[in-house]
Amino acid sequence: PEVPSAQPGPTASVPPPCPDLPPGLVGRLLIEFTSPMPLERVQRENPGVLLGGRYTPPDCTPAQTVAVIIPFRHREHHLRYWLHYLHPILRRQRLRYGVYVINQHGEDTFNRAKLLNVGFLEALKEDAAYDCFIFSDVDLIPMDDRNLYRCGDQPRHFAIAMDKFGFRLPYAGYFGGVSGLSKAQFLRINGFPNEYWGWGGEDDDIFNRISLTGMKISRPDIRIGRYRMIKHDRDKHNEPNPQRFTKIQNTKLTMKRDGIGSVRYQVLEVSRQPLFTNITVDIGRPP
Ligand code: UDH
Ligand code: NGS
Repeated sequence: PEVPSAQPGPTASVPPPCPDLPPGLVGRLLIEFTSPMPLERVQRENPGVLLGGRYTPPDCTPAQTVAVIIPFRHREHHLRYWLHYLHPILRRQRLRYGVYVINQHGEDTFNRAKLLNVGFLEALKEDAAYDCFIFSDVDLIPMDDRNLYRCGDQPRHFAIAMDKFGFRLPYAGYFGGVSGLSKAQFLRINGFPNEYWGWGGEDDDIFNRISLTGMKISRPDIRIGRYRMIKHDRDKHNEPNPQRFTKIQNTKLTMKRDGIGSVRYQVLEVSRQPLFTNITVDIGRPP
C-alpha cells in the first residue's frame, strides 16, 4: 500500500513562475487600420480570453496581476482595433491581466485623468490582486511585443516613439499615451488629478507628481517603444483646456488635496463583455 506522505501532494495546478523574458515574442509587428475589424472576428480569434477581458497564462504563474485601464467615450471603432492587436500581444507577454474600459457617461467635458482614477479603484473592486496598472489611450497600438506591459521599481512610460511624433519623444518630460504604475507607486503620488477638464496637461501633472515624490521615469529602448496612433479628428467636448498651463505650475500644492483620495463619481453600469469589462461612470462636470 502507498505510504501517506507528510508533505502536501504535488501541486500540479500551480505552474512554475513565468520567466523574466517571455518565450515566443515575435518583436516588430505590422500594424494597420485599413481592414474592417468586426468584434465577432476579434472574439473568435481570442478564445482564451475569459469574460470581462481576463486572461491567465496556462503554462506559468506571473509575478504580477495587471489591470489595463482605457479612458473612453465614443471610440468603439478604435477599441475594436485595440482589442484585436493587444490581446494577442499581452498573451504572448505571459501576463495575468484584465481590460477595463472606463466610459464617461453623458456629453459634458471629457476628463481623461479622472477616468483613470476611477479605473484604478473599480479594477481593485473587481479583483484585489491587481498590483500593476497600465493606463492606455484607446488609439495607441504598440509596434513591438518586446515592450512589456508590466510594472517595475519606477513608474514606466511605454509610448515613447509614436508615429505622429516621428518616432521620438516630443519633449523630455512627456508622459502621455501609455504609462504604468504599480499600486504602491500610484498611491504614493495620490493617484492622478481629477481637475483637468478637456484636453491637455493632465499627463504633465502626473509627470510632476512622479518627480515631486522622488521617483524617476523608466522607459524602453527607443527602437522598441514604437507606436501607431489611429488617426482621428478632435473629439467633441474635449477642447483644449485653457487652464492647463497654470495648473501644471501648481502640482506641488494641488496634488495633496486632488487625487485618488478625493475622487467622487457614480458607477452607472458594469458590463462584462467577452473581451473587456465596460464601466460606465458619471464623473460630473467642470465647476
Ligand atoms: N478619449 C475618448 N473619447 C473622447 C476623448 C478622448 O475615448 O471623446 C480617450 C481616448 O482613449 C483617447 C484619449 O482619451 O485616446 C486621449 O484623448 P485624445 O485622443 O483626444 O488625445 P490626442 O492627443 O488627440 O490623441 C487630440 C486631438 C487631436 C486632433 C488632431 C486632428 N488631426
Ligand atoms: C503637450 C500637452 C500634453 C500633450 C502633449 C502632446 O503640450 O498634455 O502636448 O500632445 N501639455 C499641455 O498642453 C500643457 S499631442 O501632440 O499628442 O496632441 O500630451
